[in-house]
Amino acid sequence: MDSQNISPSPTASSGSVFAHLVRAPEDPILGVTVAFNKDPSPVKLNLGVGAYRTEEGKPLVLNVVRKAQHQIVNDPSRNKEYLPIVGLADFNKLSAKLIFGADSPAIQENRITTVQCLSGTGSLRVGGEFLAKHYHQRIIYLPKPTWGNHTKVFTLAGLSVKTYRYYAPATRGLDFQGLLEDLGSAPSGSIVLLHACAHNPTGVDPTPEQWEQIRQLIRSKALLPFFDSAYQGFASGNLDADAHSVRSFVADGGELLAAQSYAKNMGLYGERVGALSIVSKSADVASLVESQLKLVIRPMYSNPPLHGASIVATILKDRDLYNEWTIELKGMADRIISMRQQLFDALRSRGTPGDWSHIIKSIGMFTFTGLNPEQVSFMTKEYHIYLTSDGRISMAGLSSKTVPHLADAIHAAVTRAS
Ligand code: PLA
Repeated sequence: MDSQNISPSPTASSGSVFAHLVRAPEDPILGVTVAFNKDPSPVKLNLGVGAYRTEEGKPLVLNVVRKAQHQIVNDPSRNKEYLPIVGLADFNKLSAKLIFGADSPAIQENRITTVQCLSGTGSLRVGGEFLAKHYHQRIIYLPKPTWGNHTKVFTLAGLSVKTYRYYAPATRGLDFQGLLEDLGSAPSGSIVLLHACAHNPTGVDPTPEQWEQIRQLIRSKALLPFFDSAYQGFASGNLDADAHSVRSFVADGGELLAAQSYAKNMGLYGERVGALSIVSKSADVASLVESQLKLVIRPMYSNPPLHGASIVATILKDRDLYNEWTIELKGMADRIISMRQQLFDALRSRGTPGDWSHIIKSIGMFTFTGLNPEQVSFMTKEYHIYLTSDGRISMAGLSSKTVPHLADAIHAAVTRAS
């Protein structure tokens, strides 16, 4: 064809075919890092995203991760072939053992299907799409509040999102009565998203006795639990203790889903390593589930990445590396716990108005401070401290050196900006 005869399409002359786009807002959590990166101040502090920092304020690559990487890179028998759709077999088996316990009867009875996914988020998304396609009830109940991305992940997966009461601002604790009432009136079969431990953003977890009541209610109403386990080991420093809630639901023989992330507990944030497990009633059903999960995954991203899963599998299957990991993990959890005490003490010594005991009582990576959006923006503007507008701070981003600066900012925000 003669190129001179090609007339420009009408849109080409009036600008881009995308010119009508409205600018989307930044993500409420990851957008905090975007703003932080633009701030030239030397005293700036990012307490937005939940990412572990050392006392020096630096990201941490665990020593066991370095060792495992070294082994992998130096092993000439390793290649870069595609993984199967469901991911690395060893990784899947070891991940199930980690969350459900090595002696889990459900594992021995082959009732669990585990597929490697793209970290916690990808596991939730694959689980959500699987449920939207194959489960009879499309309603999923999320705690109020919850990790902001949950609503988007499950809505886009095709589920209909509702909430159940979880947090009581007045007591800064669990609204247990509200939770029982809301789940009690949920339509039978509804899916219930539960944070396995270290609830994000509140840092408030049910007690073992409360978990037991929640379990009985969920089972009596034939609700389907979907555990999000993004912080195993990070809450208490103990991997088994942090899996207690999930294991109690497996022990009753009922069905459930669980999404695991290795972002925090192995510090593999950017490697995107996670797993989705579905516990069924029989090995036959588990194998049907796997066959259908493959149909969800294949058109989404075909198969998952190899490197991060190899690191995890290397650590989980070697007794020495595993033990070393648990020590490093405990070190991270303990440092976070000590930051809680230091921040609490710093506010007390400044005489900051308010009861700040929730800082030491809350569990996991975050403290839900109770600061309002105006106070948060004051702290960002005047003190270059970045946090999400709901007043959540990542304790893992603090260090002994930065606690006084944060305490000054909170004190000023509470006394001047309210
Ligand atoms: N589930 C919960 C409860 C989370 O808090 C997070 C991460 C994820 C799942 C997903 O993690 P992954 O996909 O990286 O494995 N929440 C972070 C980061 C730490 C984020 O928002 O992406 C947070 O700051 O809340």
